[in-house]
Amino acid sequence: MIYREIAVISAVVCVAILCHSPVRAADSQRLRVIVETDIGGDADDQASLVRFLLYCNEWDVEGIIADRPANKFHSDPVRNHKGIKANDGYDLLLGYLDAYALVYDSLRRHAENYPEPASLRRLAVPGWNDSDSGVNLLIAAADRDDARPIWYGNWGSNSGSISNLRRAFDKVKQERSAAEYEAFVRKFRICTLDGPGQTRQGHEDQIPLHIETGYPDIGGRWYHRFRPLTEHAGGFDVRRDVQQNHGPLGALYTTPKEGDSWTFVYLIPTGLSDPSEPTWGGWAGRYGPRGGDSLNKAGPNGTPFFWANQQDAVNGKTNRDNTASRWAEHMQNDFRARLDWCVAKDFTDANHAPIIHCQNDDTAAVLRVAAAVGSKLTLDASGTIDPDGDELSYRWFVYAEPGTYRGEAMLQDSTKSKATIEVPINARGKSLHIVLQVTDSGIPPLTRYRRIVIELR
Ligand SMILES: [Ca+2]
Ligand SMILES: [Ca+2]
Repeated sequence: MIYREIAVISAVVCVAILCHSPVRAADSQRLRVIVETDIGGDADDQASLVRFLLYCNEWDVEGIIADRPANKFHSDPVRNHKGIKANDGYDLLLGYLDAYALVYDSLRRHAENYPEPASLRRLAVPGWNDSDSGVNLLIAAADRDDARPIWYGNWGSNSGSISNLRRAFDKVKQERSAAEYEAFVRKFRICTLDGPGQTRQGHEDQIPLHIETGYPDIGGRWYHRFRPLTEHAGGFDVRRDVQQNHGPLGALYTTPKEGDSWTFVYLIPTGLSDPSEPTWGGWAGRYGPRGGDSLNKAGPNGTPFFWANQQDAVNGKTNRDNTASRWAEHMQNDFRARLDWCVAKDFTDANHAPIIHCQNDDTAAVLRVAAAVGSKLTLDASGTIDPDGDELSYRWFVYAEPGTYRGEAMLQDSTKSKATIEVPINARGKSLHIVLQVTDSGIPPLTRYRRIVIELR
């Protein structure tokens, strides 16, 4: 773990540069992402797919696997194929990629790294049980000479298919040595709507990180909390902001249910969190270790398995919903802006998020800092810019729940670009999570964050 000793922070002379050109993403931070969807059944996967495609510039997307076969394509009573002529889930996926192709030129005026429609289409494969395309895609991805892990999101296999990842694990276990199999499985971080653990059965002792987004059921499955927590957040209106007047991709949005979106919104590099740390919380909520019954316990090697069982205190109320609702307005405004990008003729016709420059760092990575108890730390984000020249508002706060220090910590100038924290004297050995939230004055207002994790010595 890398700590940054902060002694004296020199004033950063900042010049806000109005670039008026597509916003750059930090290449070194890019995550490799593969998703599997049972698109074509419950209509929510199509809505999640619209959101996913609008963020696919933020990752190296290496596959989209559609696992619903033709004989299960017309059976779901809540299907809504949006008039796309399709015979199976893969066909329907291609219909969405066609719509992406129609807005691609517009999107790339606003952000770099949107994949070309033809290359994205090459990464789309069928994945039902009598097709090896999805399995082969996963094996080829893990065998590629790339040390970064692969973040695999499973949006469900309720058409009866076995997850392509599990089939890939089974195949590699059968065909390769034990060491090669272990190295293969260890390339994956999985995030699934997967109550009974089907994605990992037989492999749970090797998977380095598994985040379950559908459960537990606390007044409803976590999957079913997406809609109530986000549908109207910040005045969000699905017809006005997505389905109408926002181009052909937004027009294919089906329903705000979108429970599968929990599997990838936490991978968006907003600066709020680190996807390797599900207990820290982010746009998909905050997760804790899952113990419990024999099927779902952590693997024999103690490999971690997390689910949405944590609670946050916000405005005097403590509950699980707060772990996501506290960010929901920001997430929905961000989605709105990207839908505006689909139709905005020019960079200046839509809003773009601030780029935070904090402690001489303008990536979205979590900053880890060591500080002596009783000292004062200056936290400096005065070099932050907005690509549109918007006014920026700053809010520094202690995110208490992910840290281990339980007392009060004093933050001064918490609404300025530079704040000071007095490190408590009784906190040796504890950790403190500070979040900087910067919101611009554009329409809709957009928010980015930095998290500073202070280890108190
Ligand atoms: Ca699904
Ligand atoms: Ca802006």
